[in-house]
Amino acid sequence: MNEKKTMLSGIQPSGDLHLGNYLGPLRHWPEMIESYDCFFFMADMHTITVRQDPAQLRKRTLTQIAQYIACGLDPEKCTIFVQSHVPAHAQLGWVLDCYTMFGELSRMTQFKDKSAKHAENINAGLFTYPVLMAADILIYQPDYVPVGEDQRQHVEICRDIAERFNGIYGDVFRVPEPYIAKVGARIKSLNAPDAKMSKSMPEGCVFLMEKPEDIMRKFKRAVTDSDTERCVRYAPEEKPGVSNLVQIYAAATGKSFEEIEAEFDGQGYGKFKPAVGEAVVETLRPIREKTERLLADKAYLEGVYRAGAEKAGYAAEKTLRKVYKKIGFLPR
Ligand code: ATP
Ligand code: LTN
Repeated sequence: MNEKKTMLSGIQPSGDLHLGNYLGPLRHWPEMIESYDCFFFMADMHTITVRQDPAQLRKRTLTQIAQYIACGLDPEKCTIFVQSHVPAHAQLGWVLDCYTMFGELSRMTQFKDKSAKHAENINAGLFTYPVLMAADILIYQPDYVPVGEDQRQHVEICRDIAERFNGIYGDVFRVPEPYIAKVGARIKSLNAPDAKMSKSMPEGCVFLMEKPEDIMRKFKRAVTDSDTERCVRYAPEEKPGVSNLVQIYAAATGKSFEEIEAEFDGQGYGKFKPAVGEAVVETLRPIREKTERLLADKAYLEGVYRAGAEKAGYAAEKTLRKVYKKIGFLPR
């Protein structure tokens, strides 16, 4: 009998992966594959809620698979797949649409943000995004969903949908917990530390594939705070810029906030900013190099995602059959 707990997470291939994606959720995934049954996927179906260039989407999806592996996800030890290769996500998504209320979707922060940003394309997919995400999750019956802080609300609505469904039909879905790391779950933009680091603000964002000199330039220009004390200290309310850099340095080096404060005691920001840059460059270097090597071997990557779709499809179909039976669909 399989006693291992299950984990599942995904990232949209809507742009290049960045330091926020890495330090928030992604860097924790490899440590999980040893003790959990893990499913990691490219959320390409979520990506088309915002218009995409087809060739770019294909390229980014493949690059993201290579990056998952380069970050330490061994495809022999976990299931790596592409969301659109497993049709059961969309099938369960439709069912769950019928168990999700218009009002609760209207309150989702990401929907409000994205409809403000893409006012010319407020499509129904953007609105029902959390339901497809709930389907992605519930179909694998995971115990935990490792994500960054901004996804907490989506995992919460997924739990509400699962509980509502279970309340009607009995224990169909396992109700999962979000798994959010203490350090790194909300990395801020380097040039606007009140906003999260995001690919939509590229100047304040460090991408995993970026050249070391560009990374260093972004860190040297990072916005620090205009307080008079000028010392390296973690105090997110008073010193959001410096605290963000402390957090990045802590996540990249494994040092505690106290150790970092002691290391830069009396040194001002001039030494600190390039030190953070260097720590990030060294963290990302092996990932970038391995991604480049993997991208040169397309046949290997195809093998990974085909095998992943096979394994994921098997697990997903099992839950879908159970759901169809419970709601009264006539079996084929
Ligand atoms: P967008 O630019 O559309 O907001 P994004 O760059 O935030 O996208 P997502 O695909 O939404 O990327 O996020 C992928 C994962 O990375 C999620 O688990 C999310 O919580 C996490 N994440 C994204 N940005 C950050 C950040 N700045 N700090 C920590 N985690 C983050
Ligand atoms: N909404 C997530 C991506 C995502 C996801 C999921 C994460 C889609 N489905 C299921 C965890 C579990 C985001 O990062 N923007």
